[in-house]
Amino acid sequence: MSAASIESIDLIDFVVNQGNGVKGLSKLGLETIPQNYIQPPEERLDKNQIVHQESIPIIDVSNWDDPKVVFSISEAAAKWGFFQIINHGIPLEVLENVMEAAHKFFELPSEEKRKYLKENSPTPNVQLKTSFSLAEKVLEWKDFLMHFYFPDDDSVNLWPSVSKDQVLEYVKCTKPVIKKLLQVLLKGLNVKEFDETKESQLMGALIVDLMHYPMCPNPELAAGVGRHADISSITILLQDDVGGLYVRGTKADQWIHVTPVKGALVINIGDMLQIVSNDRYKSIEHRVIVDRSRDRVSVPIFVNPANDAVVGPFQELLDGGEKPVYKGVMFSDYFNFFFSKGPEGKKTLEYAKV
Ligand SMILES: O=C(O)CCC(=O)C(=O)O
Ligand SMILES: [Fe+2]
Repeated sequence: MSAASIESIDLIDFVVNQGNGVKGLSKLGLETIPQNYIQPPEERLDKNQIVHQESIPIIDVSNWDDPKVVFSISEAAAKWGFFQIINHGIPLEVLENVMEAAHKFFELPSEEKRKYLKENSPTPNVQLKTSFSLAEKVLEWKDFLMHFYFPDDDSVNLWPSVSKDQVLEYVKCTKPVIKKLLQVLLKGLNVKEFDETKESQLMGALIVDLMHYPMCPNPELAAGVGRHADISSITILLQDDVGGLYVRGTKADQWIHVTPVKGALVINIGDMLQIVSNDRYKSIEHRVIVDRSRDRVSVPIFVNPANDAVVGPFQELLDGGEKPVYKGVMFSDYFNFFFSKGPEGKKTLEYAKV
């Protein structure tokens, strides 16, 4: 199909309904991306906005109980909202296998992938998606397979067989790391107890995505993921060596590249942790720029509150005399509000403000 004729086909039908995804577009060998994927100039990342002198911290967590680790993590969460961890104990093989599984899933024929579109999927707990939301004016250059993970849920047996075992193994190995991270982050707030209510508020549900960003003939015009902040409590992100994840820096309109580090996990603070910490920890905007010559994969785990958990600033902080910046919000309401619109940077948090 030529570049001219892509504009004449029904793009949404080709990309979404037929299950070709952006991957299918990428494989057409277009010289120019379709108009729907061209970001307005203000949403393109200008090279001059990238700061090379700064980087997010890389923290060695081989000893979680070391006070220096607690200090570095809580400082990074307050200042950057992002950090990378190394020596977390998850075998490299498990990380490499899940990234390879992401490639394998998206290399499946479109007839196979189409089985996991929301309306076809054998379970609502696994869904093939593309742009953030089709309500957006400009579409994102990515496809992803979203898994809602609940412990002891039989529907995992219905996940795609090319990637199921690898995703499950990755989640199993990551869970203890998630718990440690949250314990350390709470310690940094002087909140000592990580009881059942807090566990449900902070890690009641997990979403694991296999993200696939196909190579793109005009990376400077497109976005893999537009500017947004995550609504999770924390997000654990595994990325390959292609690069392209940028985080908003401490000065306005500066962006910092999250340099891929083999075996590391990128951790970011989401809105829920900003809320419970009453603004101590920051949920920072980030975005993904795609690559001209390589497909990129990443595997985020969004560590979310249980759907019915009500999340507000920790009582321990308010007892200490702080004025609440946020009211209590039911996570499912926050989630639905977020997905009812485009990413729109940091606007979602306003929804929970007192
Ligand atoms: O793929 C990445 O590096 C980041 C993806 C992301 O920010 C998201 O899905 O929320
Ligand atoms: Fe994100």
